[in-house]
Amino acid sequence: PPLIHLAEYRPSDFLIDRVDLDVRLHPSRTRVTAMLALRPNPAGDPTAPLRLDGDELALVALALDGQPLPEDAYAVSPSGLVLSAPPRRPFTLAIVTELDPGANTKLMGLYRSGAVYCTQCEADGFRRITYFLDRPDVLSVYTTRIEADRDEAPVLLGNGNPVEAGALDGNRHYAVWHDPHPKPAYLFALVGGRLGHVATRFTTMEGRDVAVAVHVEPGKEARAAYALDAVVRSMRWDEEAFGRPYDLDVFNVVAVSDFNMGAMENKGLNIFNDKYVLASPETATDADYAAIEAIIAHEYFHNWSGNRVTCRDWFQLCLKEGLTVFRDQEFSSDMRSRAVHRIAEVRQLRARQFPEDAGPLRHPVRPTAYAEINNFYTATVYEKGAEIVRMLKTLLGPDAFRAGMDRYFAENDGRAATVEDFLDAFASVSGRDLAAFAQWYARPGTPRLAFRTAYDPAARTCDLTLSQSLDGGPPLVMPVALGLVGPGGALDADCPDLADGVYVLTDREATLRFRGVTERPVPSLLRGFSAPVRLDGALTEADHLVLLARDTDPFNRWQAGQSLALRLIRAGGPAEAFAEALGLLLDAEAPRDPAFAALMLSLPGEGEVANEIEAEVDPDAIHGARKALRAALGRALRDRLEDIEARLAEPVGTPYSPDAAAAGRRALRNAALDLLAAGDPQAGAARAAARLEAATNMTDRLAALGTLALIPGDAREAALAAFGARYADEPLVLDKWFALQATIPEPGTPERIEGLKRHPAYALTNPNRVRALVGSFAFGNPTQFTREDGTGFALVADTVAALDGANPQAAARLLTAFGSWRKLKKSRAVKAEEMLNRIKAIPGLSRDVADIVTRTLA
Ligand code: B3K
Ligand code: ZN
Repeated sequence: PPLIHLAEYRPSDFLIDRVDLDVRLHPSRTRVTAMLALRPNPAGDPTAPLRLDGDELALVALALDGQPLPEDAYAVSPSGLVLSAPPRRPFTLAIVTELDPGANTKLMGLYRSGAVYCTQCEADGFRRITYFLDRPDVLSVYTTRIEADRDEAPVLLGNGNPVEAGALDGNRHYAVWHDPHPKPAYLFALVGGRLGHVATRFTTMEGRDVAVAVHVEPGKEARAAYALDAVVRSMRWDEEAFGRPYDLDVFNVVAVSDFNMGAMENKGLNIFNDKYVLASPETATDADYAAIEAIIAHEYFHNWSGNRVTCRDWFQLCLKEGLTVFRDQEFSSDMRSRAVHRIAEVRQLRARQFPEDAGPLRHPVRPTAYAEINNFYTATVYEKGAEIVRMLKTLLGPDAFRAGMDRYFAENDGRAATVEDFLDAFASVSGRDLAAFAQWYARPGTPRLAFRTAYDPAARTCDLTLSQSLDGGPPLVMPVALGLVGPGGALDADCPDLADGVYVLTDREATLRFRGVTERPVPSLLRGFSAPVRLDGALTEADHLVLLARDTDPFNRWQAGQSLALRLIRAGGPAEAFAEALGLLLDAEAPRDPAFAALMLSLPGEGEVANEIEAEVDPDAIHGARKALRAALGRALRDRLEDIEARLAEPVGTPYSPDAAAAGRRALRNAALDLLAAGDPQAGAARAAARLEAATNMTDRLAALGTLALIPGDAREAALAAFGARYADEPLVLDKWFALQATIPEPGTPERIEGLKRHPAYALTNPNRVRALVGSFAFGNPTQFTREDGTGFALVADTVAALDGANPQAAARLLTAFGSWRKLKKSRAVKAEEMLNRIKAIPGLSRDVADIVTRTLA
């Protein structure tokens, strides 16, 4: 597929100031009349034709300044509409198009999710509604009139504020919405359908009274209460933390069941995958509640970081996504435990972004070329993009960071901005030169940070040498939070190079001298994971044990445990010392901070272990070694784990609360169950079955089922069957059940999945179902996905092939599971390559899948 390059960016030759839309909803023949107020862009080419984007549209009529256009004045092609000699003055174009929402399986543009009409326009779906300048630097003021059958779509929602509504003949009705804030087309949205809702009001810091509502499938209103509360908390937090008030009279969230990703930040009308809205104790886990809170916040925060200030072009995607992820992470940290949340963020980064950055799909946080932009909504753009913002805050300190954010919003409000605009705001408020720091946006790959220490007990000095590398290129600006720790705790040593415990490494190598070091120190580096790098360890087991027990930085205590576990998984050896240290930690932390203690008990995932291995990755060996370590820990810690299990049992009748403290207790108790079962599967199966029986909420029920799922036998099969029957009418719960079975690390799993594909609730047309069943297998079952007989790869490849025609975006995303194929043991890699080549050879492949397969094989 042809590439689009950042270097070739040119402003649009035309601008569209106003858009008046009239949308007459119909299941198969929806008619859209667009009235566009156009004018030549002073910054564009004054001789250029007018090229409007279009995709799978039927053009019904076209008029310029009210006059129908003669046929030789324009040309229609599959990619759009071209006027060869447009006026060189302001003019209007009236365009009538017809589309078939019911046949729109790509879930881009206007489509139907069940009986609900909805839209998804980012990145380039608006061109599937009408012909348009579908690029983020064309900002227009929209007025949308929606008309529909009253029974089919009693609720009609648009961007901005409602201005008018009324009845029409023939059981039809209409609503008019006006959005005063100029926006790019990707933020357009409308919804029409039978929906119930929950609502509240919020008064902004400016005194604006906002009607807030969450719309869901009728009958599920009670499950929207948590999401509604999360909206209000997000609104308040963005005022307190960033001084950003909401700017319309209404804020609507709509949940739909067929959606390609998590949610979408359309102006005043966020549309969500229902998985990230609907929650009840009986159907959602603590993790679901946390994800709902985070995604509601994320989309809401986009109102400023993304909507008020948008992106000049899609290369700048991290400008809104990395920044907004950072903002939602800060929000969640404030709502929950900061340390625990930081650990969760880093786990996610390592599980998803590190492998991406080390494989064929690697790209800079700001890419310089793409074939299909929808393939760049990646962990690198989002998660690594957020890490860059976090580093900026660490470098500048909280006050200058906040001042820079204020400057950025003030200078770019109503504009389509770039990464340079963002950095300029911070440079100007702080007086700092951020040119070298900007390299983080440009260079792909995970940098390495290495260190060595030289301790002189007589002089009481310790020299700490840090060195960095990334593909042999120039050094990056790397904030390294650090300190020294001794067997008695943090050492109070003096180092003039540190500011607030942070050293900013700008050279390839630097040596810091600490004075007044009274005992042999262990360096605690990259506290709080202050930069997204790999730390090459020169620490001994004893050093890690010191950090695990004594570091003042909770992230690095957790990290020390992870490092010890990684060592044992990779090299084997006795686990006694590690188990003993974990035991002491549990004694201290389990009563104090159960969520943290639970994280200490969870070992690095199989993917994280694979990250550490350069080549010839053998997922079976990793799985076996990890399982053995878990078994050893389960046995060694048995008494303590049993004690935790007993102590943390909730008194019968305790009502469920999704708050962080209660969730932390459940997490620890369930982690204890899981580790106990690893140590003694027979007793574990009985224990898990009993816990399953006694569970009063989905968190505990699913955790017990998950433990049981790893222990083959009749008890497991019976429990799975009972769970499937109990939730037969709850698709979001069945997704958990699909995912759990798809990740069983046993040879029978591909066959089990084939069986589940025939389950009445499974549908290739629903992205949640496919992700749950096939996506969980591809991304979460390394031993079976990469099997030497190739059946795992084939299962996923067949799904990609079956899905591509209908939903290319979903197909392409699934295909990224092959990203690390080259690192696999040869016998597995050849099978992956064979499958990739088979996909590549399919005629008529979508651009989305063609792009991923080509890059993966390159
Ligand atoms: N901005 C959307 C993602 C759109 C994906 C388009 N393929 C959701 C978000 O990041 O908030
Ligand atoms: Zn986003």
